[in-house]
Amino acid sequence: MKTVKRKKTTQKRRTFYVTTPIYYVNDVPHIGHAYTTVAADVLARYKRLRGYETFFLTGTDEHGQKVQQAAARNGIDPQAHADRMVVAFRELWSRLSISNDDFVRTTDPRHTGVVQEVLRRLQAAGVLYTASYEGWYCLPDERFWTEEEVREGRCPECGRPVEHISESNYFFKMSAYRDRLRQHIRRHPDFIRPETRRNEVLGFLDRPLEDLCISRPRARLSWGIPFPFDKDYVTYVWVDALVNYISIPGYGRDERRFKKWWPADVHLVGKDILTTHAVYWSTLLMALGLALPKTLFAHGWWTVDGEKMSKSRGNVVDPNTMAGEFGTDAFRYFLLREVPFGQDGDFSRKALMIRYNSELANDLGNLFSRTLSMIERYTGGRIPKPNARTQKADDRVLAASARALDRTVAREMDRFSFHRVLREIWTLVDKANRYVDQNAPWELAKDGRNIARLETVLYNLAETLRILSVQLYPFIPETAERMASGLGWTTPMDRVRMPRDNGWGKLKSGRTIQKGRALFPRMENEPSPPQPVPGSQKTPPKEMPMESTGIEPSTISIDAFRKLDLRVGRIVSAEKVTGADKLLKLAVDIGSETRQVVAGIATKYTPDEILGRSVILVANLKPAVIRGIESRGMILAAGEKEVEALATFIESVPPGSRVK
Ligand code: ME8
Repeated sequence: MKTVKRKKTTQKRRTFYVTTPIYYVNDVPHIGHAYTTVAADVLARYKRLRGYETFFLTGTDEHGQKVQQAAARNGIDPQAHADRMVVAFRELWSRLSISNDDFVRTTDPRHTGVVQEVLRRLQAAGVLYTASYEGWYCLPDERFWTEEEVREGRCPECGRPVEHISESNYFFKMSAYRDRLRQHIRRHPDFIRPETRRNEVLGFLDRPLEDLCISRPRARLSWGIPFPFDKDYVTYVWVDALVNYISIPGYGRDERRFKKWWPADVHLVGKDILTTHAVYWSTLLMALGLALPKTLFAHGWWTVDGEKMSKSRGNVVDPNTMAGEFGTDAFRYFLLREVPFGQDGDFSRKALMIRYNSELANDLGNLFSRTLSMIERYTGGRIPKPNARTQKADDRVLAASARALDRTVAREMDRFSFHRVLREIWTLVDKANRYVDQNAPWELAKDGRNIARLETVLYNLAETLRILSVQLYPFIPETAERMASGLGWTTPMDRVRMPRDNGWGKLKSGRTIQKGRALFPRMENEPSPPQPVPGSQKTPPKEMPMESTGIEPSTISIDAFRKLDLRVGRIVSAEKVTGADKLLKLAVDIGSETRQVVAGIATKYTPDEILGRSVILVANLKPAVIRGIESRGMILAAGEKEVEALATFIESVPPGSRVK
């Protein structure tokens, strides 16, 4: 029999291994935990899109003093406590569409066994010794501090009182690795990111490095992994926890699997635990003869309404509440759009509301709904065929922007610059919205000779939206899925691959679209308290006293004109008023609030045509009730009897800007 020799493929499989910290189960998760986990999810989803086989690991840190104390407060044993608390984490991750491939609990035997094996190997390597320790200890943080580090009897990290203890323990010769670690950091600029954090660690390593106490006497703390060669001790919780990054991919259990995933591509952590990762973990890995992770990224810290988040302040943000109120995707979007990854940031409901309404509901949501409405109306609900003969320069701009976006996203993702990625994606959203206005499909639809052009325009919009759905998928997966399937794209998003599926023109003509409900239904702004402008009137202006100006009634003084509060308003929803041919009911965003306005413009404009337009609103007009609907303000338009043209702007201006 003839044997066919197969050429061995030498191409390495592309893998990506990303982790989050494993969170303590002493309390329920909050926005900080959600942040790191959502960021890791974005990376994992993005890498899968790019064809990487991805392993995304998160989990819970269940041993140690903090957990033991929390369990004692609840009057249950620590394992029962952990079993109860882990549910909150698992449920939150499912609610936030977290696509982790595994979930580690440090009480799981597949982990505890490896921790003991690690200790045995360290012992065998001769890097452990016992010594008695006398000094300062922060009980809640489980950290030893030197005399110089302690600040007035308090822990330099958490500020709580430290205790003086004296006990015998196992130590790891961490000090021996200082120079090697410094060299590694210097030689690998991507090892610690961002740059400022890298410098911090290098600064820390300028000082002498102490050895690390890696045991706790059982007599003092029983809730930990027993030392395999000394029953009087349990493992220091940080050593236990850090080992999760290797235990779960198979270290000491499944070498083939371990080799496939290790070293990790990224450990995402908050800046609070950078030292434990950059120094403790790196030196432990060196002692085990293992490679160091490729990147350790330490992100910044969230405060809430400008204050540190804490239980005692009662300002802890529950991610469940935010996802419930705004939707999972909007919450995910906000976390990564609001603050450059790596920097500290401030969370406020108001800021979330503003981004939700302006970027998600107005920009993206409207683009999607108006495009699909027009396809429904003008091309029978099917994706039209683009026509080469009707191509114009602005079509090419859209296609070129989509291609350029792909390159920018790839570059910025590699830099963990999530907010920039989103900003760039929105540049395309804005371009597409402008493209609608410039090409005015509703005008093209009026003349049969323009049908081919109309089809080209609508195809281009649909294709832009589909490409946007791919780029947005890592951030807002559920919405992206809805966008793509609404456009008749049949590949499920988790099977979409870049660049195969995001080239221009892949969307097939003839597919039936499905409009569905709004991607991001507009949310009502809470009424903001009136902001008195210094020197301005506190009461609303009364009727203008024309006679008292002393000049001809056909002219008004500049003061009289100034009493008009003219504002840039963006039309964020528009619908016909039943039984009134001329009237449209509009929602007009004027920055601080959204006004309901009834306007007599229906003979000239359909709701689709004016959606998203910026108009001039007379904001301090006395409210009126028209056909039973309250109207608060008037939009300016030209025309004698009937409206001929709406007054709008050449440049884009933010809603609420003053017109004068
Ligand atoms: O430290 N802003 O667990 P932990 C941003 N078990 N991120 C925040 C945050 C905030 N205000 N608060 C928390 C532990 N985080 C250890 C980790 S890993 C081997 C062991 C996030 O429950 C951030 O990622 O205290 C931070 O590093 C982590 O939660 C700390 O979680």
